Amino acid sequence: MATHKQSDSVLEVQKSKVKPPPMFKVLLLNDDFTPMDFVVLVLQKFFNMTREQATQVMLKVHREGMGVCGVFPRDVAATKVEQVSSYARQHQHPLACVMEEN
Ligand code: TYC
Repeated sequence: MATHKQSDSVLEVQKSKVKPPPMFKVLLLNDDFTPMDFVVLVLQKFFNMTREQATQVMLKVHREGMGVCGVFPRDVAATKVEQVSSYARQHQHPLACVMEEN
């Protein structure tokens, strides 16, 4: 809530028009070829997970088809997707990473 001083000096309560930024989930998709160890390394390197956290997320993706790596503002999510996709390509793995509005 914010107050706004009117010209006649009456203070009116004004509803805040500031909305929180839209947030985006970054998702990893399963495939049959990317090694499990590589996925764990990616989650540690780009999402600052411990080896244990990364292993849990990798296994969820492996079993369920997809999993959430994190939730970020649009530009941060887009950068993560690009970093992961580029790193997987460099290593010739088909690992897919996408973003989706939360
Ligand atoms: N399914 C892969 C395998 O059996 C492992 C894997 C996990 C691949 C997660 C991609 O996002 C992924 N080697």
